[in-house]
Amino acid sequence: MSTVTADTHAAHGEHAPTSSFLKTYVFSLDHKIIGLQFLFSTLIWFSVGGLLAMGIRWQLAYPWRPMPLLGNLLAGPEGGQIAPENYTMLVTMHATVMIFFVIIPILAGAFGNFLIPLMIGADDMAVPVLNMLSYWFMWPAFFFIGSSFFVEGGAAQGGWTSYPPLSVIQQAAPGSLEGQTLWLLGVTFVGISSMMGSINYMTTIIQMRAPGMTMFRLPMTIWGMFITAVLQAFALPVLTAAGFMQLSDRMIGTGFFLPEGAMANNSPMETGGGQPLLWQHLFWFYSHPAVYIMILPAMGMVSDILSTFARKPLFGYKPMVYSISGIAGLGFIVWGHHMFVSGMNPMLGMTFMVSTMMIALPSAIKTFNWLGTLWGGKIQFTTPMLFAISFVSMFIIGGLSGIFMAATPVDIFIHDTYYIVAHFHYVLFCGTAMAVFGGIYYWFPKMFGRMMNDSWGKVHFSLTFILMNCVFYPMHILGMQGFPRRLADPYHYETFRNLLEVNQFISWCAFLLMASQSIFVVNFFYSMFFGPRAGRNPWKANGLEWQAPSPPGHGNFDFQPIIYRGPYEYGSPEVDEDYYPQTQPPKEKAIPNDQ
Ligand code: HEM
Ligand SMILES: [Cu+2]
Repeated sequence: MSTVTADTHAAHGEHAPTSSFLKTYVFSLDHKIIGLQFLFSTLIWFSVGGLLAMGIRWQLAYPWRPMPLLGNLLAGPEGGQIAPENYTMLVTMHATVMIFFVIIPILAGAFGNFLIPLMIGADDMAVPVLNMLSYWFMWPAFFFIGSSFFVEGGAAQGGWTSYPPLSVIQQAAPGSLEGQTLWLLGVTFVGISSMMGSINYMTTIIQMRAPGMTMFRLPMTIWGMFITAVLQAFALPVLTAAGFMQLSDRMIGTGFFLPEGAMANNSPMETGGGQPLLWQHLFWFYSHPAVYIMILPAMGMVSDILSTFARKPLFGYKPMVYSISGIAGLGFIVWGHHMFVSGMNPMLGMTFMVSTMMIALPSAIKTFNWLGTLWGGKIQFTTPMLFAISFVSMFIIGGLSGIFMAATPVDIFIHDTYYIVAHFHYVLFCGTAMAVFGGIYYWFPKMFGRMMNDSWGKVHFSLTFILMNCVFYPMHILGMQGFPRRLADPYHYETFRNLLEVNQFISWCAFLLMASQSIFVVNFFYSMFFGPRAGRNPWKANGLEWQAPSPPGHGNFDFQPIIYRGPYEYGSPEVDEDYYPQTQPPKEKAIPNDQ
């Protein structure tokens, strides 16, 4: 059973409230402040990643034309014209920033930190110092990746997947000088930060639950965070080790990933004898599980939001828990689906194909359970609810295209086309990013004690929802016609010239999509200071976090939380209200049912 929080409070005496600004907001040990630090840092990187995407879209719409406004910033000294090597830099860094500096740290770092202790009834994380370090280890990463834009040759150009030999050979591309080395260092530091976080999350969730908070009374958000932490702990060391191997190939002349007799720019390489494919295996052994690191917490958050605003219990709670675990388990044996065209034995390809398709089963269970949760509910279409419903519908589109791609014969045809780009933007942007927005609108009152404006939230939602579909849906069509990804000027080939107009449409929608996010930014900062006061439980939700003050003070709860039931008891016949908080004692028996 869990440890009583009162005991642990004493152990956390070292971070008693302090008036010093530095201690409170900078070197804070409080999980809530660390969560907000992650939130603000990742939102800043979100805008950097967005600007890089604008550069990509400009080039695809108006190839080689100087880009107005942003051109000089993104294209360097070429007078606003995006050079070919600059284009590869844009795609590489857009993906790197979005994946390693936005999606992963916003889910685990921002929401994980802020919510885990609050939702399980603890006063903080198990090891607050480790928690603080996990944020501060992001700063070397910010520094390395940020500075890589300014070194000779510019930032990395080997793709976010960093495939050798391109990424290992210094002469291969301008950005494979220091840019690529800084990329490797940056990603390694993100990895170290995530590993520290994940150990802390697992320990906290296992050890520090309030009395009565059994594992099967945890909200799905916590299950999502827990399984994600397990994935991180087991998959990240592989990427970190591979990153060190690539660094040593680049810096001290080893040849882990360089084949014998490789040539670069007409000169033979000094080292060799290694295997470029080895990197692909190591990279995807991490990065396939990583796509679940990028969605399981979002699935958890969406489950909680859906249940709250459908005013109904989450449909099939235990199957949801098992399917998250199933997705995570299967996620370790499917990495080869990224390598169907690498020349692998078709027998092996077959196993990867079948195991990948099996992921559709737990994914479908989750989808049906979300629909089951909505079915017959008294749905309240608040802004967070709209984002959550959108997550479910967009995840269906992204999941379905995943199944097509999982079929080897189909994937050989569409690999490295815009079909892939469409797929992962549907799961990552239309899916996870929408869940993140939903999560921000939902937990904002707890974070800052004030409400965000709901009407402007709906305007933000509608524009984002429509525009993102205009941006990403046509990419399926481009992909089916073979339109290649990561190529600065596909129109160089006659066959793709007729696709220019589709691309211009996509680009204009993308520019508008980016611009419409300013509504969110203004709403966010305005509400932080001037929004109406929220009170403890503005959504009339059951979760434990809503019983704490908004924002919660040091140590989170001003009472000792005792948990009597799961978080989804909406519309219970036992009470008159349509919600039944986890801490409200049942009428007849006042002793917690401790199983
Ligand atoms: C039903 C579940 C899913 C299936 C069957 C599936 C299948 C696939 C396959 C086969 C590929 C490789 C295609 C290729 O490169 O030729 C792929 C790529 C990708 N998937 Fe999924 N996927 C699923 C869900 C997800 C989710 C939930 C995410 C992220 C949240 C995701 C993110 C990605 C990314 C980022 C890539 C592209 C990697 C790259 O080459 O840059 N997928 N997916
Ligand atoms: Cu994958």
